[in-house]
Amino acid sequence: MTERTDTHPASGRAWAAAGLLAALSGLAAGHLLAALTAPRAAPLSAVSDLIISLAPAGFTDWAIDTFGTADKPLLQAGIIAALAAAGAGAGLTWRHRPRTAAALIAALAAVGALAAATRPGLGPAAAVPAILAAAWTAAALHWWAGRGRAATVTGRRTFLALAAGAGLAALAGALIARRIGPGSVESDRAALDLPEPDIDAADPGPAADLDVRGLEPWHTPNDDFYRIDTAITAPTVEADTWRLRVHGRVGREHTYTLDDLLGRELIERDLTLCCVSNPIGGDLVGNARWLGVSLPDLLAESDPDPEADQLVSRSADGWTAGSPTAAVFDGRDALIAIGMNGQPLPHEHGWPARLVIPGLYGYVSATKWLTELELTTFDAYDAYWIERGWSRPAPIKTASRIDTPRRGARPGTVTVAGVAWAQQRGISAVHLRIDDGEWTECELSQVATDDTWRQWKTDWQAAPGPHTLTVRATDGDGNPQTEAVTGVKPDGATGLHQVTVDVQ
Ligand SMILES: Nc1nc2c(c(=O)[nH]1)N[C@H]1C(S)=C(S)[C@@H](COP(=O)(O)O)O[C@H]1N2
Ligand SMILES: [Mo]
Repeated sequence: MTERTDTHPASGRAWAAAGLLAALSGLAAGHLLAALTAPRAAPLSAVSDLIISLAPAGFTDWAIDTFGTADKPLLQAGIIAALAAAGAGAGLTWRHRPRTAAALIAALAAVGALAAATRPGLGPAAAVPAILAAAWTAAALHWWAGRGRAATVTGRRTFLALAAGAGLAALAGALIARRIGPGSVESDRAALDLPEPDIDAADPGPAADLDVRGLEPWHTPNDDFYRIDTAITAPTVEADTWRLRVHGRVGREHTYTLDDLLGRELIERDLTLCCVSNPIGGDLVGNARWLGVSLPDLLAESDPDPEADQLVSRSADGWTAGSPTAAVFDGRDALIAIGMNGQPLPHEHGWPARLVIPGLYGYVSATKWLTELELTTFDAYDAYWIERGWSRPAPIKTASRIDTPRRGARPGTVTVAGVAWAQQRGISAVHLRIDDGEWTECELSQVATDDTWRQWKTDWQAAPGPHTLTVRATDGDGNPQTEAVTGVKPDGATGLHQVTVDVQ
């Protein structure tokens, strides 16, 4: 046999490019398979989830402080960049030491496979997308190595174009499958016909919405509702196989299906949800009309031990929240919600069922993709964010926000408006101060309960120049919001929201 030689041997750069394309197209193939089977098993999703679950609390606090809700996309971008670099490295290594390169690819596959197989709610089969990604990468590099030595420059370009094309096709397939494939809950959602409530929400009347331009509406539309959770990919829960298990310190365990919930008395309530990480003036808060079943009534069927002071709720992806049973059973409208603003729960907001307990921050009360309710004690168990240094008792603090104006205004009459909330206590007054002036009382929207936010507005005669506007709410017990500034950790920020408006 004669050895074929190439007058233009592939350069190091070409080997690196081949490795990078092989790795990224392999990753896309793994994601396509995951999208068709178990979206959370996609290598990027599984590895991100693993990193999030293992990250030390100090690092997580820093990431949330620094990047806010961009933290998760940045984490994924970082992993893609690292994999691209590893792919280029594998390409360069393959040139002289193919076995070492293959071992590197296998090691990365092992990380992705283990991450996926160990995610709560997933099993050994979740390892397959990462293994496929690695096999694809190695096969592509093997092919490149065989032809790369012999092929012409045109042949090499053909390889690179093929790898890029296959990768893009797999990526497009993965994106489409995520929207309409078996990993999507949209067909289940569309098939669910939400029943009418047996008990309607108290109607505050048309004056619930002051209808000021720039002011957030009384009901936050689902698409605009803030989203906070630890899940990189929202867990996929099927309507047919979903179960809610009540266990722990109970007289008898119970398991409920979605049809069981739909067949119960359905209650509709307007409730404002708020994240403990919401900074002063922030938008991690929203008001929705929830449809659901009574949480205390459902729990009562399992005969809970009165000594159990903590209700631990668990999600399909293994996240946990611990709520005081005192709050669950004190008569407030604690719900297992299945509807949000007239729709089945959106995927990102907990499809098919979530908890909503008025008056408590989301991390101790609002479990999405709910699968388990366990009666226990605070002594016996610390839930997800408690382990990471956040406070166990977490009643929502009185807060207010200026929505408009935020920056500039014209001289003359300017309507200043915003929202204020103190769930369970209600809002009795909101005051606005311009610069160092007097506090003036604002007009309030009508509310029917203490569990929603309340809009406020006032007219301001704005003179040219920069002005500082400060808002302060008073709760239903007559306690004004504190001016003392504290950060969000461990139990919610305090301080007054201020905006500086340039009038000209
Ligand atoms: N399964 C699960 N549920 C969760 C969380 C989570 O990380 N995982 N985060 C909680 C937090 S911190 C908040 S503030 C609310 C936010 O609910 P939303 O995304 O519907 O606005 O969900 C809660 N429920
Ligand atoms: Mo939160």
